[in-house]
Parts: sequence; structure tokens; C-alpha cells
Amino acid sequence: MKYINININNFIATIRINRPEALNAMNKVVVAELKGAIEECVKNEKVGVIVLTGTGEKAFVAGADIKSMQKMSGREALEFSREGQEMTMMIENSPKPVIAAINGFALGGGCEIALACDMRIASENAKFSQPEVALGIIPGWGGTQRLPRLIGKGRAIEMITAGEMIDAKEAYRIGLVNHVVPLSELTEKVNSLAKAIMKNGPAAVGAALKCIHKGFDEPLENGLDIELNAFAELFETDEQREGTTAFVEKRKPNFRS
Ligand code: DAK
Repeated sequence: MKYINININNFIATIRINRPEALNAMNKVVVAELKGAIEECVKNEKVGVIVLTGTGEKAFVAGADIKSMQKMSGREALEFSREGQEMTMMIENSPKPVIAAINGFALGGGCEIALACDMRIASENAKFSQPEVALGIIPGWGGTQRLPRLIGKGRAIEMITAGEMIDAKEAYRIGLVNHVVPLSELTEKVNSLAKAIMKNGPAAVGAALKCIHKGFDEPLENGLDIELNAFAELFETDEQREGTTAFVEKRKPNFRS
């Protein structure tokens, strides 16, 4: 892959978007490669948690590639948007948690990629915005839908219509990111969260993610049904037997032998 690096270490797959000359902006090739990388990590048994980040100390992703969008026809824009939405759905539907390690600008499509991740950890220098309206377009990779769900409608409307940049502190205050740390501590913070998740049963973690994502927009009763079924299914797994037996035997469970 030209623009994506994958590094797997201790069950943590770090997917790095690597196009620093354009602040990791996403053109068609980067989108296709990121989709491939997510698919690969979801399939790989040696991966428990996926971390998504950008190369360099300046940008996570500075958005969709504006230069490549300049002359797009409506049909091409539809295709680009569809590919990007598929990419964000792959991230959101991953049974393995996806953590965005936001190491700088997360603008436009970059912010939308972060929104599709399960958790967002930002470095102090990170900056966020949905500036599409300044280009005469709107967010096309799920921003109008995921941002209000995460930070509330009023704040999302402000970000999407005013298009102003906010810093990491403000992003934390409005619930856009889970944690803010100095850039030099970003990897350590993300890895310690990933390690905490990996102590737990992988099927249980995947089932919890599925219940939260699938149930989020459903009426409570439907969400509870989703939870009920997922809960029961886990009782057919070795993982549930190992987890409960380890507790009774007063030892740590071994979920990843
Ligand atoms: N696209 C292409 N190139 C970009 C880029 C981007 N989004 N962002 C930065 N670059 C390039 C710059 O052009 C420059 O390249 P050269 O001129 O050196 O060749 C290089 O990266 C370094 O950037 P700067 O020189 O500008 O660096 P500064 O530190 O001065 O400024 C900046 C950093 C992030 C403030 C600035 O680069 C900037 O404002 N970038 C644009 C940010 C932006 O507007 N992002 C949102 C893009 S819109 C849809 C599908 C998707 C989307 C919408 C609809 N459908 C098809 C419906 C998504 C849209 C977006 O993401």
C-alpha cells in the first residue's frame, strides 16, 4: 500500500495514514487503501484493537483531498461519498474496537473518520472542524449524522454551519474526544487503553460494541432485545466459560491462548 502503513504489536494494530506532504488528506487511493487495511485487521486473529492515526506531528487527516474534488462531477462526487461512507461504516462496524489517536488536524473528512471510531484520544495540538461549507459543500462521510449523535444537535449545527476550528480542550469540553494528552504521551495513552480492553473477552467486547452501535438509534425496547440476544449468545462461547471459571478459581482469565 502506498499511503497506509500497518504495524501489529501485542495484538494492537496501528494503521497510519501516511501522506504527510498533503497533511494526510484523503484521495480515492487513500480511501481504498484504508478500507483494505481495516478489512485486513478485522480478519487478522493477531489483532485485538485497531488504532487509527496520521503520520507526522501536524495532522491526523486534514480532510478529503480538496484538489481532487475541485473538478468532480456530481456522479463522481456521489461515488467518492459512497466509498467514504463505506469506509466509515467499516470502521464503525468493526467487531474490534477502533481508537482514533488524533495527532493534529482532524478536519472535514478527517473529523468524520475520527467520529466513526469507537473512541477518540487527542494530543494537545489537535484541531477539529467541519469546514466543508466554506468550500460550498457539506460533510459527505457521515458528519451530518454522527456529529449530532455524539455532541448534540445544537453544537453540531454550529460546527457544521460556522465551520470554525476548535482546539483539543474545547473538543474535550463538548464530548468530541475522550481524553487529551501531550503529543509525546499520545501513543502511551492509546496503548494503555488498548491493553485494558485486551484483558477482556474479545467476543464480549465485540458484542458490547454491536449492542451499543445497533441499539443507539432504536427505541429502548428494541435495543434491549439486541442486548438480550447478544448476552445469551455469549453463553455458547468458551470465552464465557473461561471468564466465569477463572473468577471462581481465583485466577486471571486466559482469553487469548
Ligand atoms: N486537500 C488537499 N491538500 C491539502 C489539504 C486537503 N484537505 N489540506 C492540506 N493540504 C495540502 C496543502 O495544499 C499543502 O500542499 P502544497 O500547497 O504544499 O502542495 C500541504 O498540504 C500543506 O498545507 P498548508 O501549507 O496549507 O499548511 P498550513 O499549516 O499553512 O495550513 C491547514 C494547514 C490544515 C489549516 C490548511 O492546509 C487547510 O486549511 N487545509 C484544508 C483543510 C480543509 O478544508 N479540510 C476539509 C476538506 S473538505 C463529500 C465527500 C467528502 C467530503 C465532503 C463531501 N462528497 C463527495 C459529498 C469531505 C470534505 C472535506 O474533507
